[in-house]
Amino acid sequence: MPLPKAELHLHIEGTLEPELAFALAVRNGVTLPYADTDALREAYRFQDLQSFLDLYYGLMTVLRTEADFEELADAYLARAAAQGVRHAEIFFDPQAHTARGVDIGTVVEGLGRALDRARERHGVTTRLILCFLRDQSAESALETLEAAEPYLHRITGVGLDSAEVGHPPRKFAAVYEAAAALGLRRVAHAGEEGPADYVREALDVLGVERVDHGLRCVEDADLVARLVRDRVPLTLCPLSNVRLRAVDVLEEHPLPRMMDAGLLCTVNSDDPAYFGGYVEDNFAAVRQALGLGEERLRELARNSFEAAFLDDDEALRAA
Ligand code: ES4
Ligand code: ZN
Repeated sequence: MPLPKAELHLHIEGTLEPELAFALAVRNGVTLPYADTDALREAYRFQDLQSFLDLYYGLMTVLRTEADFEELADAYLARAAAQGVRHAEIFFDPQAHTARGVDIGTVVEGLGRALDRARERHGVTTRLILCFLRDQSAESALETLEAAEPYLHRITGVGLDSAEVGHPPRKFAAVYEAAAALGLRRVAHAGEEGPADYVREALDVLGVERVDHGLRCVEDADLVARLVRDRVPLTLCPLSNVRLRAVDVLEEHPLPRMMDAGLLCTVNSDDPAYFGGYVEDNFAAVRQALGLGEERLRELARNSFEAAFLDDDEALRAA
């Protein structure tokens, strides 16, 4: 039995499996530049974050209707539940859809239908986190937040994702301030490919309470000391780091050293359809490659509930 856990770093568009992508392509009359699912899987050899993102934004053009987003989230939640996930905080990228003429309401309502059912169907509680694409303009992020206002009852927080280097957190200071004023929680990807300074800036300028990846904090001892002291959670994604070459091989992932240093680490799947596995696959991989013992694995699972946007009593029930 997999350990009960919360998944805190999961892009719903990154759960689009090749089989569903082809089924939706047929349903929506979209032509994909791959002959079949095998040819598509063959293309999953990424050099870095950007080469992944290029394929990822291309494939998600098959997502068009509320039913598509509902089916996508249904499939993820069933898989996650089977891997011990009791609570999932799910990222979505509205700008990747609105840029193609798909309304943000279509996305949120479709995902919402699946999320509403997940509790009884799978025993999984959920939150939605709206991510801004950091390689788009700050104005576009503000417009996205405005477009989301009718749906804020369904949205717990905001995040920041896509191509990191050259798009520092401070670019989004205004939209994060506006999000905070609306009562939204704040997280951001930082220190995946970008430097440790981006992690510090996400804390200081954006006011994030959790850092997505945060891997490169290990290059800055003062930053590590601060993250430990303030118990700032990091949502690490080990298989993603290998596939996108943030680390050379899993055996060299800094996770054990980060835990030894006292960092509040969690293990998550990021884009599981693309990176070789869902969250328990990530747990199994780090157990194998890094020799993490049962106590360390239990610590990771416990950390995931501490780091989740749950009330204390909800966290206890979920664990
Ligand atoms: C992402 Cl792995 C990763 N990094 C940044 N942005 C993303 N969006 C989807 N997956
Ligand atoms: Zn991510």
